[in-house]
Amino acid sequence: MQKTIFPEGFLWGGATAANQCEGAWNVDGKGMSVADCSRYKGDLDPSDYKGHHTISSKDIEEAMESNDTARYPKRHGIDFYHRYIEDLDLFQEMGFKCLRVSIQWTRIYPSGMEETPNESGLKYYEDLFRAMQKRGIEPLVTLHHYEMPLYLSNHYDGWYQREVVDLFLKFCKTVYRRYNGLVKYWLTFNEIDSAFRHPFTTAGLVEDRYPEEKWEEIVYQSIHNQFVASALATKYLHEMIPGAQMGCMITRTLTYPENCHPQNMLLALKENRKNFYYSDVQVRGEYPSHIKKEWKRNKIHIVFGEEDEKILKDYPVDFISFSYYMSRVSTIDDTNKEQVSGNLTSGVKNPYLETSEWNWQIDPTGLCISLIELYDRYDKPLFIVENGLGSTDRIEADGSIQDDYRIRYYKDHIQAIADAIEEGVEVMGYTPWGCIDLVSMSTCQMTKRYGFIYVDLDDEGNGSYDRKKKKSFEWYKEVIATNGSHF
Ligand code: BGP
Repeated sequence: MQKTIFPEGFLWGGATAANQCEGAWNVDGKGMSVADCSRYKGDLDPSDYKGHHTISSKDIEEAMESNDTARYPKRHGIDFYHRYIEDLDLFQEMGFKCLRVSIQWTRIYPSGMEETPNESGLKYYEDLFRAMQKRGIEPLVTLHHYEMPLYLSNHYDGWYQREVVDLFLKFCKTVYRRYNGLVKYWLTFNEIDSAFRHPFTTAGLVEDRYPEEKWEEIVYQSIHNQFVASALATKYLHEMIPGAQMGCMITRTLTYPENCHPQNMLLALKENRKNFYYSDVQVRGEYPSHIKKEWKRNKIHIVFGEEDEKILKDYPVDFISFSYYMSRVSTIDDTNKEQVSGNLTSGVKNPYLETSEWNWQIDPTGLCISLIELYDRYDKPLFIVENGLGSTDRIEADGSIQDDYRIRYYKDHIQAIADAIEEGVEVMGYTPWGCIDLVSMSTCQMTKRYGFIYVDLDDEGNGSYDRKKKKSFEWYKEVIATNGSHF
């Protein structure tokens, strides 16, 4: 057997988010979350997928009055809530060392305001973590993955109001206390940078509730409050669970200059630096000067609590996690140039790359570059906690799913990780996104599938919810079994 270059104990596994897989949106005391208002968008113009335009105050009112789960597919998810034992068995069969899951705040504190936590919610996650432990699967737990209590969005303007920091910390302390000994690896905010892309999902912000000219300031302030919450969540984790580790989580969207024109180089540098600002604050413990300059230029006034600077400085994260799906290209002059516009980002088309069905530019080398850049910048361990290919899988006449395109995608990306490790980068693990098919975050569709395991469910919510192994299942099993020496 070929020698592996992946370190011993490398955390191979998969990633999920509770709001996209659990379902059971209103059972066992769970409160309504912002995710329960995310509507299936197949009946809308695709351009409406983008950004914050998708949720208005009226949308929220409608969602609050509706019991419809087909219209709001995150409410049924893939019913992981009731089927997690079967799913964990499949993950164990694949050899998973690690599974990324998230805890829904609304299962523990349904509105965010309760004095005492909801025991059924606490019990559910305890059972889940114990079942993982029994199977030798290490949990990697995201504390905040696109599902803050809707009550807080409606009554505190989401993360804009500072009070939410303490409410969140109450939730964190409750789960630390309960899961001490069961969970070692934690993440604070999923893709904290996405507050500008989808402010409602990330920060509970509804655009039409604020004056337009204040919008940027409101988003920056909400992110600041999340930074402070993240630092304090790290502090309490270290105090309450010695030996536990906290990571930040950013979307890494590598930007290339269109060519070596110095102005293009400068533009790409600035765009990349903007992407790094979120990890800069959480790793270095302070805002980069360019962000403060930007605030000054744009007359953005951010309210800092007296202790905030010290809090950010004193409690940086232990490791850096990120999602990586694609790279993009920017240019100072896009006249007559072909654009690629996906639902995550846009830019000029890169002639060297293929795109996914959803126009995401597939770029394994960009993953290697990102790993090297992040490691050079921070000198901290890295964890790739999302990566994958969204595609419409087809069931063959014999019932199989021949997802060779997914295998190819993963082969190239795993090679890129191996190349980065050879360059001296410290990588803790790799958890491909949506290791079992789940509801897409952006489109709320089932059609956009990522899994090694197929779930029988369509966009309208019809199906048996049965699970089925795809061809990539056996392939990934072999990768893990050989610690990445065969792929
Ligand atoms: C990330 C999110 C995930 C996930 C993934 C894929 O931004 O953290 O929650 O859904 O993207 O996105 P989509 O489901 O839109 O394809």
